[in-house]
Amino acid sequence: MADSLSPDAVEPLLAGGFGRPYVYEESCESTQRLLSEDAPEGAVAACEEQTAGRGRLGRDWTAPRGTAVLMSVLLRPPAERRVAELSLVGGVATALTVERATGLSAQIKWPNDVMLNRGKVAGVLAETRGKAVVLGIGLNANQSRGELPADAKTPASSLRVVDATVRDRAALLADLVTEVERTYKLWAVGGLDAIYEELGSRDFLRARRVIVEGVEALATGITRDGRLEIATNGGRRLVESGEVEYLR
Ligand code: BT5
Repeated sequence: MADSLSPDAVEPLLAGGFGRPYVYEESCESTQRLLSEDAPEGAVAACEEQTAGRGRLGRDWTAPRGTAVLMSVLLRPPAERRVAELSLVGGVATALTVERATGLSAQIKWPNDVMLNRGKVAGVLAETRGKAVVLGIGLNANQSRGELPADAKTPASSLRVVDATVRDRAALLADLVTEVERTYKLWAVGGLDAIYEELGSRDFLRARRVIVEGVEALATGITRDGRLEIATNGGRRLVESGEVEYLR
């Protein structure tokens, strides 16, 4: 039998307060749509397959049925926090989960990708719903190389492609939910500073040549308030959001 993200498989593994309620559908348009604004903080939605999985800026997120961890969690960030930082919070939680599962170092590519061996193994999407935020994470667990999008700008990868191991996705999801709860709660109290060591030490773009809005620059790193600092001929600049292409 293939593994499953059904409540029977996942709920016994949940170690903290997040994941209650746990909303599950085998197939859905997007887990981002399974959580309503009035759900309690920490409510989690997951499915085996999305028919309209979303990336940022209208892009799509695809994964064959039963191969990936596809989840969303409802958060109610304190008013004084910058919601844009949540994709980095999700990135840290996912990178730590990936590291525990594989024993390898993962990186966070600002603003929302998790990288392993130079391939994108996960993406994070933060969407506001009134005062709440739905934080979605897609983690490529068991896709074979041929099951990953071939035309992605940042080369796609999966844990299985990196170390030839097929994993139990329920265990991965439960670990991810626990880690999201831990990093989110630290951030809610102390901001990005509270998880900056875990973030800054995994900064994929730091010291790489990048292109931002058509201009080539050197990425000098993610700042303590979640922006990307770059050095151009014209001096230092902070990038707030958007796309960064890197030169390999
Ligand atoms: C992201 O967007 O990386 C955020 C992805 C968030 C997905 C999760 S899954 C659970 C929840 N429910 C949803 O509907 N979404 C969230 P972005 O940086 O815009 O990357 C999107 C681009 O990545 C696409 O244009 C593709 O080129 C590429 N892509 C699509 N599927 C991929 C995959 N499985 N692995 C790696 N890259 C992928």
